[in-house]
Amino acid sequence: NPSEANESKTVSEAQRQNLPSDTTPPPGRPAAGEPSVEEPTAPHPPWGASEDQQNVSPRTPTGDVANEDPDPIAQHGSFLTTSAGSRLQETDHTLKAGERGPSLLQDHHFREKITHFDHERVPERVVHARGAGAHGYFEAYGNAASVTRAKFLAPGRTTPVFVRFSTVLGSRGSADSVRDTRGFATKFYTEEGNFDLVGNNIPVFFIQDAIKFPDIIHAGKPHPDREIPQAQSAHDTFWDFVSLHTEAQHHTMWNMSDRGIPRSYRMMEGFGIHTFRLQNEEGHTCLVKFHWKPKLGVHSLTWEEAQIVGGTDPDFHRRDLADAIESGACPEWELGIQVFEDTPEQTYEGIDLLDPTKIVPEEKVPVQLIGRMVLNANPRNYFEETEQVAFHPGHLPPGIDVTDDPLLQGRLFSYIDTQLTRLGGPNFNQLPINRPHAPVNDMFRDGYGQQAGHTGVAPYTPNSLDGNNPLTANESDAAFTDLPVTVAESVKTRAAPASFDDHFSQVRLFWNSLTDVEKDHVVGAYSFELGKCYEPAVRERQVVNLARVDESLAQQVAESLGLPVPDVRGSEQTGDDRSPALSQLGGTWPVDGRIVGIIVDPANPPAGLAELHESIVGSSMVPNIISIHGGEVSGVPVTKTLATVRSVELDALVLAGSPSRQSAEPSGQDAKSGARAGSGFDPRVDLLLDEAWRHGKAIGAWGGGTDAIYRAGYANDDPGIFIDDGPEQVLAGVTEALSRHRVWDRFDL
Ligand code: HDE
Repeated sequence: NPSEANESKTVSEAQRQNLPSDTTPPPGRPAAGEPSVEEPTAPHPPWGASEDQQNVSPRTPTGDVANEDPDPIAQHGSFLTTSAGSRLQETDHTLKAGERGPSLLQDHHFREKITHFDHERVPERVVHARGAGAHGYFEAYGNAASVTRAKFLAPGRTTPVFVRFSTVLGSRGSADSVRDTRGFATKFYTEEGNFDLVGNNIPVFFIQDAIKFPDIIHAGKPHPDREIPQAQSAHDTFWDFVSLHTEAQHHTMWNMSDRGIPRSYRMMEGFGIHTFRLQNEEGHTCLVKFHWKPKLGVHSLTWEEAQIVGGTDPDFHRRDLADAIESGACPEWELGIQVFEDTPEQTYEGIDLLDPTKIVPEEKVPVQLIGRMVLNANPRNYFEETEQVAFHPGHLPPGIDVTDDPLLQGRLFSYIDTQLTRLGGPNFNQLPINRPHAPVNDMFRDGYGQQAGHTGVAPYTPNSLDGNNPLTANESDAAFTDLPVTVAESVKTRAAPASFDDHFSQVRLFWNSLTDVEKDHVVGAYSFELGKCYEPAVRERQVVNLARVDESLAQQVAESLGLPVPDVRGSEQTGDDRSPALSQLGGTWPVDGRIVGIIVDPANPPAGLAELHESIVGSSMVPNIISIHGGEVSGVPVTKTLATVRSVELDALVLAGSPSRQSAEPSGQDAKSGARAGSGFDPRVDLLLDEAWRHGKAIGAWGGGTDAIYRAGYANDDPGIFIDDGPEQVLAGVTEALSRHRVWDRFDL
């Protein structure tokens, strides 16, 4: 019955009666029936919700991190309108000449609805298209005030931020878990204008000069003929380019290491990569490199996990970030700087600070922590915030400036240019997510989407008609100043300094700094990626490059590819320099937000489940109760069923019950794989156990869960296996193992 259906979409009579009749108009809005007293042409900010729509949630203000909205239901209590504000009675049927007749061109609502929809998509970012964002705040420790006059780094300052994490190569709909570099871009809404720290999770870059950016990206993106493969570097054009353009070798090895497949955005370091210049109140300058240090440590997926995750949950990282924030396990990083003297050479112990393919080991120049960032609110609208946010490495507050790094110099051009296409014109900084919190008084006018409400008649300077306003500021008025750096007189040239020629010593430094298990992963990654290349010459050339880094690395990869080990004696790197900070292993870290899966058998509900659930939550972790079917077990809601869970979604596995084999029968997905299984338990439990073991996850069992674990062949003295009488003892063991991220001993077995 169409009239009934319509009724549910319109405002009920009760709601109608609640509408106030005698309303005081909001400022600027004429009272009902009164003419506007404003000049018809005077610009004014859009009116807020009318009195009869007071329940409407306000728009998310930029940088609002408090999630204060009392009512998250979209547009609660408001009337559906056209974009021009006319209330609508019907939105389900086009206006037609009779019920069975043709549609009428005069149907404005239909045409507006469809036209708007037709134009909903904007071009995705040419790189970093796939991303996830969050709001938060940055607290300065104040110690950076000695090196920079940027006010947001002064003691006691708190600044709102928006962060967008991303992969680089994939399209907007690609999987999160692919092997790739991750973007880590932060917008600080400082009182001196926006500061964008547009970094990555890897401290070096593929190229030294911005003019090579289209080359590396064309090589990494899918092949132009068939547009495959999506979101990965395991293909001929990528390895063709990086094996020829050897300055890419350092970044490439980071990508082949576990850094290329992070466990979570929350567990990644971030790097500004380039060297920046700071200036303090006294005018003294220094050079710095920016680092983000995650509170949870650096942690990665295993390659097999990453591949399974790509299929079971392509949104793995996006979901992880949003869930962590929602559950209160708010991700945190500390911001740090490595500080160098600002000498004319701009080098540190022979390392050229303008070369973005080089790091300075932290053991030589420690990272000094200068503040803390917490991400505590999810975006309310993905498109408006995460998609429309526009970063620019040139958005700098007074006290922070760029250097002549030729990669950074090119980026300063690129980021405005790309927004013109992506966001449709030059006014993208007026979008709410990009709006500075500092007052804006520019002389830019017009253009698509102009909404600044400019007044005055003289958008030029000098002028007398607007009293020569707006004024230019002096340094004492906190103006941004281009630092008076001396540029050496030299001949115009398309060339790089000789110091940029060393493409291998730091690749070896990185390799030497990894533990054996991390090295194994690197060998596996090269073997996989080169094994996916069809062109023998490409594989051979890359193996020659590996031999220039380390003979055993080249040997292992060559063997896996069935190639002879190249002999590059005489040209290869030597030396045992190490930087332990480059390894991910060895520390212990907080377990906040880690997911503990608990398998239960609803036929034998475990005693103490509710208490265990509570202790896990109390330890800032997330319990996932896994049963044969949904519902509740021992009064605790089931989170996942054996049909929906894979071990890659869990950080640790606890068996509190051993569901028997017949439970597998109704899953109806595959041939009955359980028919051959020997344990007599649900084969999906065997699979969970097997994968959790292989991926180095802590595994616990108590009560009814011990049967399955013993029958599957595990023993209490196996590394990372915790079998005990009580859930609390099991949880203690599991938590301790989780603080080391993985049970690394298993990888040596
Ligand atoms: Fe970017 N990069 N990039 N890049 N980049 C973009 O800007 C570019 C580079 C980075 O979440 C684009 O708004 C050039 C280094 C991040 O919105 C584009 C060069 C680093 C993001 C662009 C580089 C980055 C981008 C695409 C070589 C780490 C995502 C969309 C000179 C320090 C930001 C956009 C977000 C995005 C150009 C190199 C990080 C086309 C020309 C080095 C995190 O302007």
